[in-house]
Amino acid sequence: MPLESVQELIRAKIPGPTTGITVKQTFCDICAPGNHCGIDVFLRDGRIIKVEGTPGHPHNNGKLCTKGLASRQYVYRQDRLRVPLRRIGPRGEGRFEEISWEEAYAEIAERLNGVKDKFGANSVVFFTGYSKWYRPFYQRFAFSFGSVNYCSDDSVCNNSGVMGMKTTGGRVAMPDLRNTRLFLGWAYGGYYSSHLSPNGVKGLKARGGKVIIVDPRVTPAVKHFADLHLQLKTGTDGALALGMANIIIENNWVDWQYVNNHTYGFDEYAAYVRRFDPDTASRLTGVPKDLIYEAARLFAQTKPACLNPSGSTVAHHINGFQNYRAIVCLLGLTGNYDVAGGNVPGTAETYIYKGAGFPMKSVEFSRRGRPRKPIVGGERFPLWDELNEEAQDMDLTRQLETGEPYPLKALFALGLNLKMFPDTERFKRALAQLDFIVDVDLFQTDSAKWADIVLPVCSSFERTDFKVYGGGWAQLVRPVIAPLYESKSDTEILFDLVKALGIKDPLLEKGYDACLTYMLRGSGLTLDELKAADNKPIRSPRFAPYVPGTYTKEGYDTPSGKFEFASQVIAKYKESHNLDALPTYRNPFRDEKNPEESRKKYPIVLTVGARIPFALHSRFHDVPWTRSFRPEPQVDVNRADAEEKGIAEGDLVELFNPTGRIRLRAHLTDKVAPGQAALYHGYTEANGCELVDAGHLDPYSGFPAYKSNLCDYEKVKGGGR
Ligand SMILES: Nc1nc2c(c(=O)[nH]1)N[C@H]1C(S)=C(S)[C@@H](COP(=O)(O)OP(=O)(O)OC[C@H]3O[C@@H](n4cnc5c(=O)[nH]c(N)nc54)[C@H](O)[C@@H]3O)O[C@H]1N2
Ligand SMILES: Nc1nc2c(c(=O)[nH]1)N[C@H]1C(S)=C(S)[C@@H](COP(=O)(O)OP(=O)(O)OC[C@H]3O[C@@H](n4cnc5c(=O)[nH]c(N)nc54)[C@H](O)[C@@H]3O)O[C@H]1N2
Ligand SMILES: [Mo]
Repeated sequence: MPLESVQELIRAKIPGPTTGITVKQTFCDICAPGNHCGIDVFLRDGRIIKVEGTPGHPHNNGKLCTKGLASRQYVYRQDRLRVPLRRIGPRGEGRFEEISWEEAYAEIAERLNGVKDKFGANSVVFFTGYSKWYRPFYQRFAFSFGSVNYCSDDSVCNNSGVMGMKTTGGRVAMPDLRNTRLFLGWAYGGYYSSHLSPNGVKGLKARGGKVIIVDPRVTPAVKHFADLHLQLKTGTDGALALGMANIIIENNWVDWQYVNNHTYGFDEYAAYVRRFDPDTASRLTGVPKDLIYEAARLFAQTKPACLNPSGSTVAHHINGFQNYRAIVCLLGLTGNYDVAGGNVPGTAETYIYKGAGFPMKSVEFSRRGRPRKPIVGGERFPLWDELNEEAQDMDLTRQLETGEPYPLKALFALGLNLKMFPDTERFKRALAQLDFIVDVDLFQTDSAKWADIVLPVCSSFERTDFKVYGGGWAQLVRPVIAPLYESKSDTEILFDLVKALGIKDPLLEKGYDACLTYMLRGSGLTLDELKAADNKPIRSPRFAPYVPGTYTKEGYDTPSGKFEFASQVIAKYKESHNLDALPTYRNPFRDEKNPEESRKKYPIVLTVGARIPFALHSRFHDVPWTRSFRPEPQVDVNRADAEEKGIAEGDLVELFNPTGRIRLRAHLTDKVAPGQAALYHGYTEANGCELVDAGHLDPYSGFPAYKSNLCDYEKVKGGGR
């Protein structure tokens, strides 16, 4: 073949012996474990030249989102950490010296074991940011070291929702979109936050099904799907759910067969719900009465119906946990829990949060030898403590500041992003008092500048990793490229540290294969079979799909064995912490010292962190392709509000409240209601968490109020385009 056509084939990225381009399979690990799409990686000379979704992959069947498609640029981000570093300047300044892995390990071992000897192992906090893939190994590592203080982004992510489900029906129950006739998308952000999920809703619409969307903003789901859009005021979800329950009970649309046989606390609940008559519900939520009525009627009278309350957005308010529970109670009221087409409790967790329909021993593996409490956050958030196997890290700021109930001395972090923490500046000040901080990351982030030792970690393309998918699938992948620079995988680092720290643990001492072999027990799969599959997914012979109704027959995992409108688990904390067994509603801003004055001064309700399709927390702002969609941080403001303030599209504005102030460009839109504003989080130049109060936490879950901040904004002088 003439040289020219070979060059053309190379430019077109055509695989084959002529071009030297090969294709290997792996998966994307950028977003939540519910996704992790199969990726075909095109390689030439040991470098990734292109990625595509894997056709026929059981999860994504060839589709990738914007972030997955940008993963080549993600892997080759310019600021990848190359070698281990030791801090030589003040915290935060960013001056480091390069050191060897041996030096780094020796120093970490000496410092962490030193804290353990002097103050006890619980004084070392083991934190992980968003990444999930190493969690069973890491949790066990922390516990085997002797610290109960393993914690993660679960302190702000899906876990409040999980707690809401567990205290009500005993298990998490997901919407069964395939078999439903109505979908109630409560804070449903599918188009942006979970790119494959709108397909299920599309399918429902094609079958003639109904969709109700509850969202303060006009979103793509509203435009494409919604028969009804309930545009409620931010953080008033509980009042809306209780208002719908009121209408359902008043009109006798209750599923009495289910309520009489399978629920607990109905009378108390019904009595409480009476307070949320249509006028009250409408006043509290801002949703017209007739719309609430219509939504209640449709939801109760269309069988089966399912719902999807976002475990993050609904929960990101000081009243978020109970709002979530109030929504879940609608399932019990209408008999849509554990029925086909309703919300179905899936099979138990197989591996890292995901139920794939076959058993594994990963939960037992990771929680082995959990040391004695008290966890960080345990005294303040006893419900969290009872329902979770990890510390509530939103209480770190307080415990660092006060040293109560015991001092914290060291932080070891896999993926530390300080901008995840409300009132980041206050958190940084608290953190500065620690004796020793380790951060393990792919990138030289602004947060890494706070660490004493920084270790370079590799991406999913450069490591061995294991994943499970719904329908009984499992996939083991080997590296498709060699680790860049001197980076290693998180698990390799943990196994090295087991040795350096002298941790006694029969499995961790043996390494990755031994641990995975243990966890695979009962799965019907062996490590050898997975390896032989050459990075492709294989199916477990032990796959058994869940049959709806089984759990109801067995009795629920709640104290009463029933669906609890009044939660007996929560009831225990009435006296000590004033927690209510019923899904009671309170105003999201009730904690203000001077509500009237404060509302006048800070009239805007700000959501920090509603998802955008081309960013994932702090990680994609520095990837050129994804950044190009929105080159500068922006706050979405209501057009009329902005015009009244003399602000035009693209003007530089300052957002401020008593917690902090940030500057960014204004984007004027009608999708955000008057009196509201929304911005994405994780930008170094404009960190929205600087406007989120660190003390303003949900007493049930400990979750921060990312989505209900009072603030105001004004144009920066000379800040026009
Ligand atoms: N592209 C992208 N995808 C992501 C992520 C990301 O950063 N980027 N993050 C991942 C993670 S960690 C999570 S937890 C999920 C979150 O996933 P989602 O919960 O879907 O994400 P959000 O966009 O925050 O929220 C969904 C909708 O809730 C609305 N909303 C805001 N406040 C309220 C309220 O008070 N009540 C109601 N009813 N609705 C409200 C928002 O307007 C938004 O349209 O996304 C995951 N997927
Ligand atoms: N204001 C506001 N803040 C929020 C939210 C919000 O809605 N609003 N959402 C919250 C939610 S739901 C979540 S889940 C959190 C997530 O928040 P974060 O944990 O902050 O998420 P990321 O920025 O994705 O990742 C944290 C760090 O992990 C690094 N990292 C990525 N992969 C790996 C890996 O494999 N190994 C290691 N060692 N490091 C890795 C990244 O480079 C990054 O520096 O943010 C929360 N913060
Ligand atoms: Mo999350």
